[in-house]
Amino acid sequence: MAFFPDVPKIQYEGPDSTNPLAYRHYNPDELVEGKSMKDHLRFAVCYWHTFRGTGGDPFGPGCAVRPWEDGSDSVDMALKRVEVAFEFMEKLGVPYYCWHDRDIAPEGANLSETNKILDTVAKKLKEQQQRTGIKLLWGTANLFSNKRFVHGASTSCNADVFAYSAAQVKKALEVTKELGGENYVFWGGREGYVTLLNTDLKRELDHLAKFMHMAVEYKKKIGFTGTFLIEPKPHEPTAHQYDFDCANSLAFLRGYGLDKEFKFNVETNHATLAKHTMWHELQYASVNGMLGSIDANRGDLLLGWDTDQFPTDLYLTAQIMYVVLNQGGIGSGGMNFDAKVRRESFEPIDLYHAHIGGMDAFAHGLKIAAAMRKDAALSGFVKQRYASWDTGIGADIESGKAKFEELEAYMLAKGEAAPNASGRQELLENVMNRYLK
Ligand code: XUL
Ligand code: CO
Repeated sequence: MAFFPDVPKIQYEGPDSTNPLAYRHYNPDELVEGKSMKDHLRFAVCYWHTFRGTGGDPFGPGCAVRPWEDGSDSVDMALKRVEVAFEFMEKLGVPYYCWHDRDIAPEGANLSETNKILDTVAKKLKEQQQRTGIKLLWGTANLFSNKRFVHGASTSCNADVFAYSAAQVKKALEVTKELGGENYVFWGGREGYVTLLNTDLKRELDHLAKFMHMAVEYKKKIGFTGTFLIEPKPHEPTAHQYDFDCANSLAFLRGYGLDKEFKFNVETNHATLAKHTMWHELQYASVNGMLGSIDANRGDLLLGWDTDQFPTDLYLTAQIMYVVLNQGGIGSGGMNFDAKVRRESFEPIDLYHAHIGGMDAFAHGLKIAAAMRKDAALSGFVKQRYASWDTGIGADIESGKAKFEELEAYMLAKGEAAPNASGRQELLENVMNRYLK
């Protein structure tokens, strides 16, 4: 059955195409730096926004037109939705998708029933994966929607909720493994707090770490070889999310001896909510060997919440791909469109326009980033800016040869530090703009 009868398989038609259902830049087999675009970008569609989003907001219910939905959260509907999802993704030509357990399958009357339902839907997902060749980039557990998680999951004040969360993650890990998932994501959900008047912060952080250690132990036990990813976010739903940003999350992981077991899934709108640029967050993760995957979206610079819009800004996508290319690729991660169409864009075709635009913006950004790297106009400047560290006193400091005494003697002899050179920010911005074509 065709759920998108008017949509053909989306093809690459080149930059001059005006066909709204064609790629202008994403040409999966085209080589960039000797690797195909498909392998550089590893695009994924997210199940939650794309197949479960209704467009609801705090001011009104969803108004998305989804002719295949029957308005229920039944198992039959979940099974039918699998067909919708795979037709959508096949026509788009994406190699991956991602889910939370509760996106793909509803809860039953108790945990045992819930797990059985998940197995039933997972069986169908597996069949569709085999039919289409579309793979699972990552799975995750929804530990935030059900009211049992009102005070958090592993950081709940209620030990039973910790136990329920453990059981749920255990099952989600098993299903992720069964479906060949290449990563598993931990986004904090309600792991955080609103007021210290009712919160034992130390105890909650200890519990969060204990939970992560248990997950690592179980991962090894069942032989799941995918990468564990933490997805930092500073606020929303709680005022103080425990995985605030990459630096804060790395400190947490190191403090509890978990840093070798995790990487980060960095999301643009989370970076900007933390008052960072995405470039900063990616670079921070990358230089620490922690950049594992990307949730590709963007926020609205005029709004202070997580709007999860599709990425269209070439300046942003070029910066993202610049970091990815500079670290030699995204590894087992990918570009997951954790993004939703606007409430006003309520027709099924809008889902295609959104993904095509996002994929083209990233493919275009990839080409721009490769051109920036080829000329080394930017990296060459940075290297030159730090040249004083390559020889002489700079090299002695970096190698540990020079201590305070040597540095004092050096400076007493020299009298003054050499005048600094201009940072040339405006020039470099002009250089970057030369590549944006
Ligand atoms: C929430 C968010 C999540 C994670 C997966 O802001 O980004 O959808 O990506 O739990
Ligand atoms: Co996300």
